[in-house]
Amino acid sequence: MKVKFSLVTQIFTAFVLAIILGTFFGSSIDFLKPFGELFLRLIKFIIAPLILSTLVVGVASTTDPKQLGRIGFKTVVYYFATTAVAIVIGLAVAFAISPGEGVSVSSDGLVAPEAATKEPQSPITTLLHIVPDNPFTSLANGSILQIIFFALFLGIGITLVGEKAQPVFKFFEGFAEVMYKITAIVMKVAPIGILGLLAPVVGQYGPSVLLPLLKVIVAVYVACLLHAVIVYSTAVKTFGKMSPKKFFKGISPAALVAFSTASSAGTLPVTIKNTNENLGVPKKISSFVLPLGATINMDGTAIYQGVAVIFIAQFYNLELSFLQLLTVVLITILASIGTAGVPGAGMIMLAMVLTSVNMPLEGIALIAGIDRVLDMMRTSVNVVGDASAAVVVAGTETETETVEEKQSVTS
Ligand code: DAS
Repeated sequence: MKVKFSLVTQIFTAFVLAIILGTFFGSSIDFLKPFGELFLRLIKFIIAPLILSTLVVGVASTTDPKQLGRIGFKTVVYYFATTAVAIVIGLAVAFAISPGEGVSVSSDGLVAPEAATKEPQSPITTLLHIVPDNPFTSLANGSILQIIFFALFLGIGITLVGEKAQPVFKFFEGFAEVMYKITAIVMKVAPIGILGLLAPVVGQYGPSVLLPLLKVIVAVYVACLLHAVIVYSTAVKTFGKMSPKKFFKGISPAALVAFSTASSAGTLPVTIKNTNENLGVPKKISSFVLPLGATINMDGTAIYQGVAVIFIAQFYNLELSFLQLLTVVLITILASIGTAGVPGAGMIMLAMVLTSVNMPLEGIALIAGIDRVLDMMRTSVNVVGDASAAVVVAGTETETETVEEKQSVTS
Protein backbone atom coordinates (compact mmCIF):
# COMPACT_ATOMS: atom_id res chain seq x y z
CA MET A 1 0.00 0.00 0.00
CA LYS A 2 3.01 2.28 0.69
CA VAL A 3 4.04 2.11 -3.00
CA LYS A 4 0.46 2.90 -4.12
CA PHE A 5 0.13 5.73 -1.62
CA SER A 6 3.47 7.26 -2.64
CA LEU A 7 2.40 7.12 -6.30
CA VAL A 8 -0.80 8.97 -5.41
CA THR A 9 1.22 11.53 -3.46
CA GLN A 10 3.56 11.96 -6.44
CA ILE A 11 0.60 12.48 -8.79
CA PHE A 12 -0.96 15.06 -6.45
CA THR A 13 2.41 16.80 -6.03
CA ALA A 14 2.85 16.92 -9.82
CA PHE A 15 -0.63 18.40 -10.09
CA VAL A 16 0.16 21.20 -7.61
CA LEU A 17 3.59 21.79 -9.19
CA ALA A 18 1.98 22.04 -12.66
CA ILE A 19 -0.34 24.78 -11.37
CA ILE A 20 2.56 26.68 -9.77
CA LEU A 21 4.92 26.37 -12.76
CA GLY A 22 2.18 27.18 -15.27
CA THR A 23 1.11 30.22 -13.27
CA PHE A 24 4.61 31.66 -12.86
CA PHE A 25 6.22 30.69 -16.18
CA GLY A 26 3.25 30.92 -18.56
CA SER A 27 3.81 29.53 -22.03
CA SER A 28 7.58 29.26 -21.49
CA ILE A 29 6.77 26.06 -19.56
CA ASP A 30 5.84 24.40 -22.88
CA PHE A 31 9.24 22.63 -22.91
CA LEU A 32 7.57 20.08 -20.57
CA LYS A 33 5.09 19.04 -23.27
CA PRO A 34 7.14 16.05 -24.55
CA PHE A 35 6.84 14.41 -21.11
CA GLY A 36 3.07 14.68 -21.40
CA GLU A 37 3.14 13.27 -24.93
CA LEU A 38 5.27 10.36 -23.70
CA PHE A 39 2.75 9.56 -20.93
CA LEU A 40 -0.19 9.66 -23.36
CA ARG A 41 1.61 7.39 -25.82
CA LEU A 42 2.34 4.93 -23.01
CA ILE A 43 -1.35 4.92 -22.02
CA LYS A 44 -2.38 4.38 -25.65
CA PHE A 45 0.26 1.64 -25.88
CA ILE A 46 -1.35 -0.43 -23.07
CA ILE A 47 -5.05 0.14 -23.81
CA ALA A 48 -5.59 -2.50 -26.52
CA PRO A 49 -3.74 -5.43 -24.88
CA LEU A 50 -5.11 -4.48 -21.44
CA ILE A 51 -8.73 -4.46 -22.63
CA LEU A 52 -8.33 -7.65 -24.65
CA SER A 53 -6.75 -9.68 -21.85
CA THR A 54 -8.87 -8.41 -18.93
CA LEU A 55 -12.16 -8.62 -20.82
CA VAL A 56 -11.51 -12.15 -22.12
CA VAL A 57 -10.75 -13.30 -18.57
CA GLY A 58 -13.66 -11.32 -17.11
CA VAL A 59 -16.19 -12.70 -19.59
CA ALA A 60 -14.91 -16.29 -19.46
CA SER A 61 -15.00 -16.18 -15.66
CA THR A 62 -18.56 -14.87 -15.47
CA THR A 63 -20.20 -16.94 -18.20
CA ASP A 64 -19.02 -20.37 -17.10
CA PRO A 65 -22.31 -22.31 -16.60
CA LYS A 66 -20.59 -24.57 -14.03
CA GLN A 67 -19.49 -21.58 -11.95
CA LEU A 68 -22.41 -19.37 -12.79
CA GLY A 69 -25.49 -21.33 -11.80
CA ARG A 70 -28.55 -19.61 -10.46
CA ILE A 71 -26.73 -17.48 -7.87
CA GLY A 72 -24.12 -16.41 -10.37
CA PHE A 73 -26.65 -15.58 -13.05
CA LYS A 74 -28.64 -13.37 -10.66
CA THR A 75 -25.42 -11.74 -9.48
CA VAL A 76 -24.14 -10.90 -12.97
CA VAL A 77 -27.55 -9.58 -14.10
CA TYR A 78 -27.75 -7.38 -10.97
CA TYR A 79 -24.22 -6.11 -11.48
CA PHE A 80 -24.75 -5.12 -15.10
CA ALA A 81 -28.17 -3.57 -14.36
CA THR A 82 -26.92 -1.40 -11.49
CA THR A 83 -23.82 -0.36 -13.45
CA ALA A 84 -26.03 0.69 -16.38
CA VAL A 85 -28.18 2.80 -14.02
CA ALA A 86 -25.02 4.21 -12.41
CA ILE A 87 -23.55 5.48 -15.68
CA VAL A 88 -26.91 7.07 -16.62
CA ILE A 89 -27.05 8.82 -13.23
CA GLY A 90 -23.45 9.94 -13.71
CA LEU A 91 -24.22 11.39 -17.14
CA ALA A 92 -27.43 13.05 -15.91
CA VAL A 93 -25.73 14.73 -12.93
CA ALA A 94 -22.82 15.76 -15.15
CA PHE A 95 -25.19 17.42 -17.62
CA ALA A 96 -27.03 19.11 -14.74
CA ILE A 97 -23.83 20.46 -13.13
CA SER A 98 -21.92 20.87 -16.44
CA PRO A 99 -18.45 21.05 -14.83
CA GLY A 100 -16.64 21.89 -18.06
CA GLU A 101 -19.08 24.53 -19.23
CA GLY A 102 -17.79 28.04 -19.89
CA VAL A 103 -14.16 26.97 -20.30
CA SER A 104 -12.76 28.11 -23.66
CA VAL A 105 -9.85 25.73 -24.20
CA SER A 106 -9.17 24.80 -27.80
CA SER A 107 -9.09 21.13 -28.75
CA ASP A 108 -6.93 21.85 -31.82
CA GLY A 109 -4.42 19.09 -32.32
CA LEU A 110 -5.88 17.03 -29.49
CA VAL A 111 -8.53 15.04 -31.31
CA ALA A 112 -7.31 12.81 -34.17
CA PRO A 113 -7.91 14.94 -37.31
CA GLU A 114 -9.68 12.13 -39.16
CA ALA A 115 -11.96 11.65 -36.17
CA ALA A 116 -12.79 15.33 -35.94
CA THR A 117 -13.58 15.76 -39.61
CA LYS A 118 -15.10 12.28 -40.18
CA GLU A 119 -18.65 12.45 -41.50
CA PRO A 120 -20.98 11.30 -38.69
CA GLN A 121 -21.91 7.70 -39.54
CA SER A 122 -25.50 6.49 -39.45
CA PRO A 123 -26.27 4.55 -36.26
CA ILE A 124 -26.62 1.34 -38.28
CA THR A 125 -23.20 1.82 -39.89
CA THR A 126 -21.64 2.62 -36.53
CA LEU A 127 -23.14 -0.51 -34.99
CA LEU A 128 -22.05 -2.66 -37.96
CA HIS A 129 -18.51 -1.30 -37.70
CA ILE A 130 -18.30 -2.67 -34.16
CA VAL A 131 -17.93 -6.08 -35.80
CA PRO A 132 -14.29 -6.32 -36.90
CA ASP A 133 -13.63 -7.70 -40.37
CA ASN A 134 -10.17 -8.65 -39.09
CA PRO A 135 -9.62 -8.67 -35.31
CA PHE A 136 -5.85 -8.44 -35.75
CA THR A 137 -6.24 -5.27 -37.80
CA SER A 138 -8.51 -3.92 -35.03
CA LEU A 139 -5.77 -4.64 -32.49
CA ALA A 140 -3.17 -3.01 -34.73
CA ASN A 141 -5.37 0.06 -35.24
CA GLY A 142 -6.48 0.22 -31.61
CA SER A 143 -10.16 0.13 -32.65
CA ILE A 144 -11.56 -0.08 -29.13
CA LEU A 145 -15.12 -1.15 -29.94
CA GLN A 146 -13.91 -3.87 -32.29
CA ILE A 147 -11.35 -5.10 -29.73
CA ILE A 148 -14.13 -5.29 -27.14
CA PHE A 149 -16.33 -7.23 -29.58
CA PHE A 150 -13.43 -9.63 -30.22
CA ALA A 151 -12.75 -10.04 -26.48
CA LEU A 152 -16.43 -10.71 -25.68
CA PHE A 153 -16.62 -13.44 -28.30
CA LEU A 154 -13.31 -14.95 -27.24
CA GLY A 155 -14.51 -15.08 -23.62
CA ILE A 156 -17.83 -16.66 -24.57
CA GLY A 157 -16.05 -19.05 -26.95
CA ILE A 158 -13.72 -20.21 -24.20
CA THR A 159 -16.74 -20.88 -21.99
CA LEU A 160 -18.61 -22.81 -24.67
CA VAL A 161 -15.59 -24.96 -25.60
CA GLY A 162 -14.95 -25.77 -21.92
CA GLU A 163 -12.02 -27.97 -20.87
CA LYS A 164 -10.17 -27.93 -24.21
CA ALA A 165 -10.04 -24.11 -24.12
CA GLN A 166 -8.46 -24.01 -20.67
CA PRO A 167 -4.94 -23.42 -22.12
CA VAL A 168 -6.37 -20.38 -23.98
CA PHE A 169 -8.01 -19.13 -20.78
CA LYS A 170 -4.80 -19.63 -18.83
CA PHE A 171 -2.88 -17.72 -21.51
CA PHE A 172 -5.20 -14.71 -21.24
CA GLU A 173 -5.19 -14.95 -17.44
CA GLY A 174 -1.40 -14.69 -17.47
CA PHE A 175 -1.53 -12.03 -20.17
CA ALA A 176 -3.92 -9.94 -18.00
CA GLU A 177 -1.54 -10.19 -15.03
CA VAL A 178 1.34 -9.07 -17.25
CA MET A 179 -0.73 -6.14 -18.51
CA TYR A 180 -1.65 -5.10 -14.94
CA LYS A 181 2.06 -5.12 -14.12
CA ILE A 182 2.92 -3.09 -17.25
CA THR A 183 0.11 -0.67 -16.33
CA ALA A 184 1.65 -0.25 -12.87
CA ILE A 185 5.00 0.57 -14.55
CA VAL A 186 3.33 3.07 -16.92
CA MET A 187 1.60 4.69 -13.94
CA LYS A 188 5.04 5.43 -12.46
CA VAL A 189 5.52 7.85 -15.37
CA ALA A 190 2.18 9.49 -14.52
CA PRO A 191 3.56 12.27 -12.26
CA ILE A 192 6.00 13.64 -14.85
CA GLY A 193 3.43 13.00 -17.58
CA ILE A 194 0.76 14.99 -15.76
CA LEU A 195 3.26 17.78 -15.20
CA GLY A 196 4.01 17.82 -18.94
CA LEU A 197 0.33 17.85 -19.85
CA LEU A 198 -1.05 20.21 -17.23
CA ALA A 199 1.60 22.91 -16.76
CA PRO A 200 1.35 24.15 -20.39
CA VAL A 201 -2.47 24.31 -20.11
CA VAL A 202 -2.21 26.40 -16.92
CA GLY A 203 0.58 28.42 -18.56
CA GLN A 204 -1.67 29.23 -21.52
CA TYR A 205 -5.01 29.78 -19.76
CA GLY A 206 -4.08 30.60 -16.14
CA PRO A 207 -4.87 28.58 -12.96
CA SER A 208 -8.53 29.57 -13.06
CA VAL A 209 -8.88 27.09 -15.93
CA LEU A 210 -8.87 24.33 -13.26
CA LEU A 211 -11.72 25.74 -11.16
CA PRO A 212 -14.16 23.40 -12.98
CA LEU A 213 -12.40 20.49 -11.24
CA LEU A 214 -14.21 21.44 -8.04
CA LYS A 215 -17.44 20.95 -9.96
CA VAL A 216 -16.21 17.53 -11.14
CA ILE A 217 -15.74 16.48 -7.50
CA VAL A 218 -19.23 17.75 -6.60
CA ALA A 219 -20.77 15.99 -9.61
CA VAL A 220 -19.11 12.63 -8.82
CA TYR A 221 -19.99 12.80 -5.12
CA VAL A 222 -23.60 13.85 -5.74
CA ALA A 223 -24.11 11.16 -8.39
CA CYS A 224 -22.54 8.49 -6.15
CA LEU A 225 -24.74 9.43 -3.20
CA LEU A 226 -27.86 9.56 -5.39
CA HIS A 227 -27.06 6.14 -6.85
CA ALA A 228 -26.44 4.57 -3.44
CA VAL A 229 -29.50 6.08 -1.79
CA ILE A 230 -31.92 5.46 -4.67
CA VAL A 231 -30.72 2.23 -6.29
CA TYR A 232 -29.29 0.30 -3.35
CA SER A 233 -32.06 1.30 -0.93
CA THR A 234 -34.71 0.18 -3.41
CA ALA A 235 -32.86 -3.06 -4.21
CA VAL A 236 -32.20 -4.19 -0.63
CA LYS A 237 -35.73 -3.22 0.46
CA THR A 238 -37.54 -4.84 -2.48
CA PHE A 239 -35.47 -7.96 -3.10
CA GLY A 240 -33.34 -8.23 0.01
CA LYS A 241 -36.25 -7.73 2.41
CA MET A 242 -33.93 -5.49 4.42
CA SER A 243 -34.39 -1.94 5.70
CA PRO A 244 -32.00 0.46 3.95
CA LYS A 245 -31.04 1.84 7.36
CA LYS A 246 -29.87 -1.59 8.51
CA PHE A 247 -28.06 -2.13 5.19
CA PHE A 248 -26.09 1.12 5.17
CA LYS A 249 -25.30 0.86 8.89
CA GLY A 250 -24.14 -2.73 8.44
CA ILE A 251 -21.87 -2.04 5.47
CA SER A 252 -20.54 1.31 6.74
CA PRO A 253 -17.23 -0.07 8.13
CA ALA A 254 -16.35 -1.54 4.72
CA ALA A 255 -17.49 1.66 3.00
CA LEU A 256 -15.13 3.67 5.19
CA VAL A 257 -12.21 1.28 4.58
CA ALA A 258 -12.89 1.54 0.85
CA PHE A 259 -13.04 5.34 1.10
CA SER A 260 -9.66 5.51 2.82
CA THR A 261 -7.86 2.82 0.81
CA ALA A 262 -9.48 3.45 -2.62
CA SER A 263 -9.15 -0.29 -3.18
CA SER A 264 -12.08 -2.70 -3.55
CA ALA A 265 -9.70 -5.66 -3.48
CA GLY A 266 -8.03 -4.35 -0.33
CA THR A 267 -11.41 -3.86 1.34
CA LEU A 268 -12.78 -7.29 0.37
CA PRO A 269 -12.07 -9.00 3.73
CA VAL A 270 -14.00 -6.28 5.55
CA THR A 271 -16.80 -6.35 2.96
CA ILE A 272 -17.21 -10.11 3.46
CA LYS A 273 -17.12 -9.77 7.27
CA ASN A 274 -19.71 -6.97 7.32
CA THR A 275 -21.97 -8.72 4.80
CA ASN A 276 -21.92 -11.99 6.76
CA GLU A 277 -22.08 -10.64 10.31
CA ASN A 278 -24.03 -7.37 10.01
CA LEU A 279 -26.26 -8.18 7.05
CA GLY A 280 -26.80 -11.90 7.69
CA VAL A 281 -25.87 -13.04 4.18
CA PRO A 282 -24.98 -16.78 4.07
CA LYS A 283 -21.27 -17.44 3.42
CA LYS A 284 -22.03 -19.55 0.30
CA ILE A 285 -23.54 -16.46 -1.31
CA SER A 286 -21.12 -13.77 -0.07
CA SER A 287 -18.06 -15.89 -0.90
CA PHE A 288 -19.12 -15.92 -4.56
CA VAL A 289 -20.87 -12.56 -5.00
CA LEU A 290 -18.31 -10.31 -3.26
CA PRO A 291 -15.01 -11.43 -4.85
CA LEU A 292 -16.76 -11.37 -8.25
CA GLY A 293 -18.09 -7.90 -7.50
CA ALA A 294 -14.69 -6.59 -6.43
CA THR A 295 -13.49 -7.65 -9.87
CA ILE A 296 -16.29 -6.82 -12.28
CA ASN A 297 -18.76 -4.56 -10.46
CA MET A 298 -17.76 -0.90 -10.32
CA ASP A 299 -20.83 1.34 -10.13
CA GLY A 300 -18.84 4.20 -8.61
CA THR A 301 -16.23 3.94 -11.34
CA ALA A 302 -18.96 3.99 -14.00
CA ILE A 303 -20.35 7.19 -12.49
CA TYR A 304 -16.87 8.75 -12.44
CA GLN A 305 -16.27 7.84 -16.07
CA GLY A 306 -19.61 9.31 -17.12
CA VAL A 307 -18.86 12.58 -15.34
CA ALA A 308 -15.29 12.65 -16.68
CA VAL A 309 -16.37 12.18 -20.31
CA ILE A 310 -18.91 15.01 -20.08
CA PHE A 311 -16.39 17.27 -18.29
CA ILE A 312 -13.67 16.65 -20.90
CA ALA A 313 -16.07 17.13 -23.82
CA GLN A 314 -17.30 20.43 -22.35
CA PHE A 315 -13.78 21.52 -21.37
CA TYR A 316 -12.58 21.18 -24.97
CA ASN A 317 -15.92 22.37 -26.42
CA LEU A 318 -16.50 19.05 -28.20
CA GLU A 319 -20.00 17.84 -29.04
CA LEU A 320 -21.16 14.37 -27.92
CA SER A 321 -23.89 12.85 -30.11
CA PHE A 322 -26.62 10.65 -28.63
CA LEU A 323 -24.93 7.65 -30.24
CA GLN A 324 -21.64 8.60 -28.58
CA LEU A 325 -23.43 8.81 -25.24
CA LEU A 326 -24.87 5.34 -25.81
CA THR A 327 -21.35 4.17 -26.63
CA VAL A 328 -20.12 5.67 -23.37
CA VAL A 329 -22.80 3.72 -21.47
CA LEU A 330 -21.87 0.43 -23.17
CA ILE A 331 -18.10 0.91 -22.92
CA THR A 332 -18.30 2.00 -19.29
CA ILE A 333 -20.22 -1.15 -18.34
CA LEU A 334 -17.61 -3.24 -20.13
CA ALA A 335 -14.77 -1.13 -18.72
CA SER A 336 -15.96 -2.00 -15.22
CA ILE A 337 -15.33 -5.70 -16.02
CA GLY A 338 -11.73 -4.90 -16.88
CA THR A 339 -11.08 -2.37 -14.11
CA ALA A 340 -8.95 -3.82 -11.32
CA GLY A 341 -10.02 -3.17 -7.72
CA VAL A 342 -6.92 -1.14 -6.97
CA PRO A 343 -6.28 2.61 -6.56
CA GLY A 344 -6.38 4.60 -9.78
CA ALA A 345 -7.53 1.73 -12.00
CA GLY A 346 -10.60 3.66 -13.11
CA MET A 347 -8.46 6.46 -14.51
CA ILE A 348 -6.58 4.06 -16.78
CA MET A 349 -9.87 2.59 -18.03
CA LEU A 350 -11.12 6.15 -18.64
CA ALA A 351 -8.62 6.24 -21.52
CA MET A 352 -10.56 3.40 -23.15
CA VAL A 353 -13.88 5.21 -22.75
CA LEU A 354 -12.46 8.48 -24.12
CA THR A 355 -10.84 6.70 -27.09
CA SER A 356 -14.12 4.98 -27.96
CA VAL A 357 -15.81 8.35 -28.49
CA ASN A 358 -12.79 10.19 -29.95
CA MET A 359 -12.30 12.42 -26.92
CA PRO A 360 -8.75 13.74 -26.24
CA LEU A 361 -6.76 11.67 -23.74
CA GLU A 362 -5.17 14.94 -22.59
CA GLY A 363 -8.31 15.33 -20.51
CA ILE A 364 -7.02 12.58 -18.22
CA ALA A 365 -4.22 14.87 -17.04
CA LEU A 366 -6.81 17.48 -16.10
CA ILE A 367 -8.54 15.23 -13.59
CA ALA A 368 -5.54 13.07 -12.62
CA GLY A 369 -4.63 15.49 -9.85
CA ILE A 370 -7.99 15.06 -8.13
CA ASP A 371 -8.23 11.36 -9.00
CA ARG A 372 -7.57 10.23 -5.43
CA VAL A 373 -10.42 12.37 -4.11
CA LEU A 374 -12.72 10.88 -6.75
CA ASP A 375 -11.32 7.35 -6.29
CA MET A 376 -12.16 7.32 -2.57
CA MET A 377 -15.85 7.94 -3.20
CA ARG A 378 -16.17 5.75 -6.27
CA THR A 379 -14.47 2.81 -4.55
CA SER A 380 -16.79 3.21 -1.57
CA VAL A 381 -19.79 2.96 -3.90
CA ASN A 382 -18.20 0.00 -5.70
CA VAL A 383 -17.99 -1.87 -2.39
CA VAL A 384 -21.47 -0.92 -1.16
CA GLY A 385 -22.82 -2.00 -4.54
CA ASP A 386 -21.18 -5.42 -4.17
CA ALA A 387 -22.73 -5.82 -0.71
CA SER A 388 -26.16 -4.81 -2.02
CA ALA A 389 -25.88 -7.60 -4.60
CA ALA A 390 -25.15 -10.13 -1.87
CA VAL A 391 -28.19 -8.97 0.11
CA VAL A 392 -30.44 -9.05 -2.95
CA VAL A 393 -29.28 -12.52 -4.05
CA ALA A 394 -29.60 -13.85 -0.50
CA GLY A 395 -33.10 -12.40 -0.25
CA THR A 396 -34.29 -14.04 -3.47
CA GLU A 397 -32.38 -17.31 -2.83
CA THR A 398 -34.07 -17.68 0.54
CA GLU A 399 -37.43 -17.44 -1.20
CA THR A 400 -36.37 -19.96 -3.85
CA GLU A 401 -35.05 -22.39 -1.26
CA THR A 402 -38.30 -22.09 0.68
CA VAL A 403 -40.25 -23.01 -2.42
CA GLU A 404 -37.92 -25.95 -3.13
CA GLU A 405 -38.05 -27.05 0.50
CA LYS A 406 -41.88 -27.00 0.41
CA GLN A 407 -41.88 -29.05 -2.80
CA SER A 408 -39.45 -31.62 -1.34
CA VAL A 409 -41.54 -31.89 1.84
CA THR A 410 -44.83 -32.32 -0.04
CA SER A 411 -43.42 -34.71 -2.70
N1 DAS B 1 -10.06 2.17 -6.98
C1 DAS B 1 -10.85 1.22 -7.76
C2 DAS B 1 -11.45 0.16 -6.83
O1 DAS B 1 -10.72 -0.30 -5.99
C3 DAS B 1 -11.92 1.89 -8.52
C4 DAS B 1 -11.41 2.89 -9.51
O2 DAS B 1 -10.20 3.18 -9.59
O3 DAS B 1 -12.28 3.42 -10.24
O4 DAS B 1 -12.65 -0.17 -6.98
